[in-house]
Amino acid sequence: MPPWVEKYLNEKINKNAPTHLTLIDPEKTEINEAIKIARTAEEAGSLGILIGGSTVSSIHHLDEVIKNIKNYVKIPTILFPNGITGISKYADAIFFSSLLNSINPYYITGAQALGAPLVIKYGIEPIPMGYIIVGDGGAAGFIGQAKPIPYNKPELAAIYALAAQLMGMHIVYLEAGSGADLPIPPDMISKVKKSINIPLIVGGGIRSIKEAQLAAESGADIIVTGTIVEDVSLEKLKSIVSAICKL
Ligand code: 1GP
Repeated sequence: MPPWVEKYLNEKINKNAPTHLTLIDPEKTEINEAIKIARTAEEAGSLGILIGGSTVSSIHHLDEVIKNIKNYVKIPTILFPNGITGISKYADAIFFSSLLNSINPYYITGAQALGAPLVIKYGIEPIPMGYIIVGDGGAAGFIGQAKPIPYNKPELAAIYALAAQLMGMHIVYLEAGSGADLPIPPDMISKVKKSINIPLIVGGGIRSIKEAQLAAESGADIIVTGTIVEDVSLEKLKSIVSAICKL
């Protein structure tokens, strides 16, 4: 199939309305639960399903989760990989990411070099993305050996985001870490948004309608939530997605 996922995301973003992606961590989610989350996400208006987690190691389980999800939903499945074990041939697209503020080159270009031939071989649509970890960064920050950007230094996030754009990346993802105590601060989102003209994704620690709306109003083009469906409730996901989409 010719590439379609990035175009589809951009069409929604260009309508100038904030949008939403739902993250499923296959390490924490059994297949039946993943199907349930994906169906609810689609029904709630989420644009797509991100699939990944900081410690994904079983490609077999990843494959099974994606294959099963795809039997039930039409929205795209997008890999959000932690490394080469996060690549599945069944996904529609991959956020082909560089963890820009890692101190370990493996997470900036090393894993990417190892994974690139697989992405081509499997025909997965690559969406080049600059990934920036902020605050405590959670498991992603620990595993990715990030030097997280402090919450009170939005100007640092802005220059990393601008660097991502100038290096040709198509999307910037500001990550507070899954389950973070505090989401990305609104002033950081707005400063980053003003410094770039590519889409901005914001995620990590967003658990309430208010937090999601604040992120969207501050300039996030796409809000990602994951933990909320693992720990809270599917109903809450519906209320958050519909609140963002009404803005
Ligand atoms: C993590 O940004 C995502 O990579 C989502 O975070 O699980 O805290 O919603 P949460």
